[in-house]
Amino acid sequence: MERMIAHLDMDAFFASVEERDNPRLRGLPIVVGADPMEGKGRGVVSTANYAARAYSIRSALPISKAWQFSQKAKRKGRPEVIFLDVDFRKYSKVSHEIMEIIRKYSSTIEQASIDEAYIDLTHVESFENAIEICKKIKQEIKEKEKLTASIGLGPNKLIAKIASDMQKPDGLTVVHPEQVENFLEPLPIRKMPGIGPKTELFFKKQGVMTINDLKKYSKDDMRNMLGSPRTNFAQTQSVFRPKASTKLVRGKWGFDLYDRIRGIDESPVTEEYEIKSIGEQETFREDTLDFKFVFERIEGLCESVIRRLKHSDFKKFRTVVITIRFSGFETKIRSHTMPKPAGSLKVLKGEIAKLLMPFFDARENPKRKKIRLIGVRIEKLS
Ligand code: TTP
Ligand code: MG
Repeated sequence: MERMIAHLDMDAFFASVEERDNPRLRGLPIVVGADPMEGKGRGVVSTANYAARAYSIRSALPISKAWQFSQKAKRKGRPEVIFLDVDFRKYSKVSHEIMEIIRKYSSTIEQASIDEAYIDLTHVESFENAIEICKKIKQEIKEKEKLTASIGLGPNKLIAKIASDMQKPDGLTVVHPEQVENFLEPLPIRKMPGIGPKTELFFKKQGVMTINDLKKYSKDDMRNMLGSPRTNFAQTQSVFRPKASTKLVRGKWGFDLYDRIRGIDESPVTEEYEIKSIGEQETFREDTLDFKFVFERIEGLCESVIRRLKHSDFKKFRTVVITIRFSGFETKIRSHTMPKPAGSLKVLKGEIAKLLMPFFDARENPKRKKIRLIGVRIEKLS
């Protein structure tokens, strides 16, 4: 039977929650993220509401840049950006409530990040019914949470994911199975999950702009050009959605862009334990290669990760992941999966230390670049 899958993604999530809770902020440009410190701040933007996006401010932009854009707007007589700290606990609570609302409409849902979920609606039997359910979910979130969500509905997760982004905010985009190829063809290749800035550039150099342009390559061409996603894409993943994006690009048989640009995606909606992860990161006040300092900070991150693990539904982890961002923003992600699950701080520190060492010598850092940000994450929780 033809499947029907919805993908829901909250609009400007962290910022919308803040806007909702502080009526004085309504309509103003808002950035949630690191402290801008009058332009000297060193962290990044977590998210910007749509008013702040009109100033070209986006997730992951250095907070100092966001500050500059705000000052520029101010000089033109436009409102200054309101900068707010990240209140992760608050957003997690809202996220949880949203997932509970979704759960009422389907027993098969997969939370893919703090503000998005796939919803299997195959059981409602027709697209008309599925559209009605999507409207109801949006309505209930609006009434109960005073927030808007955008939903994409299609025959698989890939199409649903792309569709949910098409009419933000407060959108509902439906792609019937027979419309799939027409829907995909005109899109810029970057809209395809898994195609990041590097792959986009690689193809653009060959004159490939749209998904339709990609169809000229054979399956073998694709494999030869792109290799495996592990080597090509690991570095471009957002630290905020560790597995969700990889799962989409890495099917059972490895990367298969050939099928995906034709709208083919068989991956099931499943709440797999390995999607869950616990991570912490820190941007330093100054870039550094001081081993003792970095090591101390990373131990602190390990401690908070273990604390959060203890307060979670999980007891053990099998994979440890380290994120290192250098001056100039080059970011490397390295991971190790242990043969057996572990749960102690000691094991985490030990494994992380092994991954960290190479960043202090030629193995991972031949040019001796200074480190700007470090992150620690555990995955494959049980
Ligand atoms: P997104 O859904 O990517 O972004 P968004 O909800 O803010 O905006 P959109 O309307 O385009 O969906 O991410 C959800 C939340 O995750 C976001 O509100 C903040 C957080 N986040 C970060 O902290 N850092 C990041 O780099 C990204 C992409 C998101
Ligand atoms: Mg969102």
